[in-house]
Amino acid sequence: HWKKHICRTEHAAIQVEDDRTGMDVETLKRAFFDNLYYIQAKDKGWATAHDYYMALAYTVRDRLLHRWLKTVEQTYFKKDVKVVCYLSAEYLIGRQLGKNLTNIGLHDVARQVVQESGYDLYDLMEQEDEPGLGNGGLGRLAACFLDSLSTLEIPAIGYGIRYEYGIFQQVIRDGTQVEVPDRWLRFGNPWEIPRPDYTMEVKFGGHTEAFTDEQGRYQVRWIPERTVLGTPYDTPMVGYNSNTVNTLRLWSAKASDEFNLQIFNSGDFANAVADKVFSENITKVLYPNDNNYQGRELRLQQQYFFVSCSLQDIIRNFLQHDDNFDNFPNKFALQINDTHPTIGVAELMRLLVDEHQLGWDKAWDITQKTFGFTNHTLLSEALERWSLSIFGRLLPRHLEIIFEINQRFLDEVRAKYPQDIEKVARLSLIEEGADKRVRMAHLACVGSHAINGVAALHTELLTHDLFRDFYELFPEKFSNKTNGVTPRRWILVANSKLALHITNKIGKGWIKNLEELKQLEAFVDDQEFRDQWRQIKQENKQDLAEYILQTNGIHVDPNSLFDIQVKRLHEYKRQLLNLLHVITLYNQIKQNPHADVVPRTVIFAGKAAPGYAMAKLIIQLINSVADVVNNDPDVGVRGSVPEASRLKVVFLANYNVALAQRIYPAADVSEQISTAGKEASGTSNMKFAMNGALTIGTLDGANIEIRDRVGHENFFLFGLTTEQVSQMKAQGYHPWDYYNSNPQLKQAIDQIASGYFSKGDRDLFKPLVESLKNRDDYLLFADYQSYIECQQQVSEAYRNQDKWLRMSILNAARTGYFSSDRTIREYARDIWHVQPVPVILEDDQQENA
Ligand code: B1H
Repeated sequence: HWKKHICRTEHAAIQVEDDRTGMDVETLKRAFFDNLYYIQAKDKGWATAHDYYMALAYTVRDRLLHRWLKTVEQTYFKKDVKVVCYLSAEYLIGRQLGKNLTNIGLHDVARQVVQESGYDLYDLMEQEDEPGLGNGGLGRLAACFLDSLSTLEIPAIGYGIRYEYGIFQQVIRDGTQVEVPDRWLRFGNPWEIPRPDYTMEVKFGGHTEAFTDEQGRYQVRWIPERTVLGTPYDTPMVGYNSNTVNTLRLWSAKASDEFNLQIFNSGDFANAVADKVFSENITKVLYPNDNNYQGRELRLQQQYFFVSCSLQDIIRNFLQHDDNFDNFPNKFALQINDTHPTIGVAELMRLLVDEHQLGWDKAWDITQKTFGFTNHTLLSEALERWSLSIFGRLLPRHLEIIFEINQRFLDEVRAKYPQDIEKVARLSLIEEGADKRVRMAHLACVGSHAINGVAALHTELLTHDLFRDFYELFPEKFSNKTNGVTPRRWILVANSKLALHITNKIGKGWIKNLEELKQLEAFVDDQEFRDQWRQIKQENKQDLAEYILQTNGIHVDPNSLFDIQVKRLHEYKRQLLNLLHVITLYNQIKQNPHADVVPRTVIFAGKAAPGYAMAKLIIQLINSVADVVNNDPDVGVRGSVPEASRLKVVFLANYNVALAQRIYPAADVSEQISTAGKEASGTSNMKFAMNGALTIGTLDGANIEIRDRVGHENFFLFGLTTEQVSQMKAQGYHPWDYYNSNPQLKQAIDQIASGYFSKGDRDLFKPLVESLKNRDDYLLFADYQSYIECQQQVSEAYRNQDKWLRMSILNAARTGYFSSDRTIREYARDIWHVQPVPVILEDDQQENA
């Protein structure tokens, strides 16, 4: 499809393939060097790798534009087409060049095109600064969803924030995390297109006034303290082998034009500049907290800013071909990605009631029909509850609207449960107490027609625990939508060797229909297929070993078992439990220097929130243990090469999408060991399994569904269930008892406490040890023995390489369900009620005519 495309104007076909659309090697080469000259203003002689990257990026972008414009014209601007608007404070879209080349089928051609620059394609792809506009799973999920929406030809716009600084770059200095600002826009971003003509105004602060309009209606006017401008920057999101190119529209804050007037007209220059700073601060930096709520005013400003811009944008688009707001819910489905965009419920009400003069009931009906809400966490420290003082100061009109919503809602509740005052308090949008707060999750539940969790267990816990009262009120709103990931980035781009191997066996169908991986089961005993599968894993491990040597200076053995845990640092994710196993293994080797243990390389990566002291201390402990273990001659195999060790520990700095793409293909074992009930879904669990890693995991999040699908015999299960965890907590949990009765556990903890890993410093890790011994909120001690025994089974299984290989193949073959295409089909069918709209290009139309 892409190959034959020829650009035609309305009047005459251009006979020669245009330099901006042609897909053949010669045309691409010409465009590539043209862009180098006319955009980068560089000659071949002195162009850098980065210049060539930019030239190639523009060459690729040109080839998306025709389809992008056709998508906009045939979907967003059509009256009868329903569009998904995904509202998310985070998008972790990763590098664009490789993905775009793959999705439009230009990857192999580009390799030839680039040759003449003296660099290879890989070098140029490595030049791209990745947009780190998210923290972890939540932001990456949004990116996978955009890929699936375009691939499935569903009209969609992703709305978010163009943070000038994304998630910080993590540097490890003396074993500790140091945060460096992420200046991702420093050299320019070739993928985005600014659209200053669609700039929106957003109001903040001030007060409200009631008045009666000419028709005698009661109205409210918001007199803001200041206004800020939001300019959209659009990035094309092309699907795999489809003409649909959806838009990611990210808003950037600018000072309003009045700023300039103020400077010239008033003498108060300093205050005028302060106002500009206020405005432009809003989209300056991403809050680097995963699963944690901080309650900072700037964060609320960010949320309101991007949601208000987006809703105004959507309404502007709607009004271009319709003036009856009754049709609004048939034209747009708005999805709230966690509570961060929830202010949208109040904002849509404000826009409809105050700005477009709809009656309250009509506006409320439209609002509920339009919004869907996805919850991503049960952790109480992550739930957003804005104090009324901050909220009322920044958004006085919205607070009034929320009070009104609450009053009407609670009237209904009281009518239904006249006796139950407690229930009313539990359901209220306002948390009572000394410091009253707005419960954003409650606003989202009341303001949406659909509420979903992100894995079966998670949804179960939502309906029976966190949102129990809401579930009792309106069970029909609730459903589960188990997360998925895009096989385009996570297999095709990240693991091209495995992708080719699969395609050679079962054809290309799996790329768009991942359930076809099932066909691989037929080859699980096919010697040639198996040998290649093993060979590819081996090569991927070699590649990662080389990277580890380059970045960390550590020799690791590609024949050892690669045991990997990569995710944000959080106590509930239990990186420490993994480390306790490492220490236990180390002690076993020390006690029995000739022990025949299965050699392991234990790899960690992940960022800690800068303010999360315990998480940072865990990073430091991992690096401290690594230092001791990696340099202990007893652990090595005497008289052998440095990499032939029985145990190596590696912490890779700056985990991001690019690093993830190197890591998953090289994994033998995937660590998914959160305390049961704490990880809503997890998505790295899916990416690992797709790439043939076996999981060691608890019955948490999507692990449960992965295990059910890959087969219980192909999954290493350990630990307490969610129910057992709650029982244990209810009974009163005593970590001391485990410590005292388990000599291996006691030894490991005592070593940490005694300074064994900190050059005798007994204070360094004290907070960590004390927390475990006295509280152990995440039940590491309770699960320790079960985990150690399970890891022994992992090692034993790895000794039998034939059996392991079989399990690896079966894991990958049975991950079809975890494609984000499946997830998106479910959202489209059950929540959004949207249909695919194939985008037609003129050349297709002419052929069809
Ligand atoms: C997830 C978050 C999150 N859940 C607050 N919640 C944030 C909450 O900046 N904040 O304030 C940022 C992120 N992230 C993750 O979502 C879950 O922990 C994962 O289990 C899940 O797989 C992922 C996608 O659903």
